[in-house]
Amino acid sequence: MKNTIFRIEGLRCDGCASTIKVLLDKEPGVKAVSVSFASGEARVLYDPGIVTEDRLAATIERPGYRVTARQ
Ligand SMILES: [Cu+2]
Repeated sequence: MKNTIFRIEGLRCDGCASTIKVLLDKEPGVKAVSVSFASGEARVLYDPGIVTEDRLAATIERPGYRVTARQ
């Protein structure tokens, strides 16, 4: 199990954070997600054997947000 924090550009409200959480929760291999509008970050706990960090970043960017950093 791996934990990655994605820094996200383009969040404008709590609704944006919920949109991203719903999309990430749907990805196979994702165990836990929290997205904060206040900090502009998504924390994702996932199985790297099932889903890659690149795929999670692409999921966040699909509605038009941008991942500016990962740690
Ligand atoms: Cu919003």
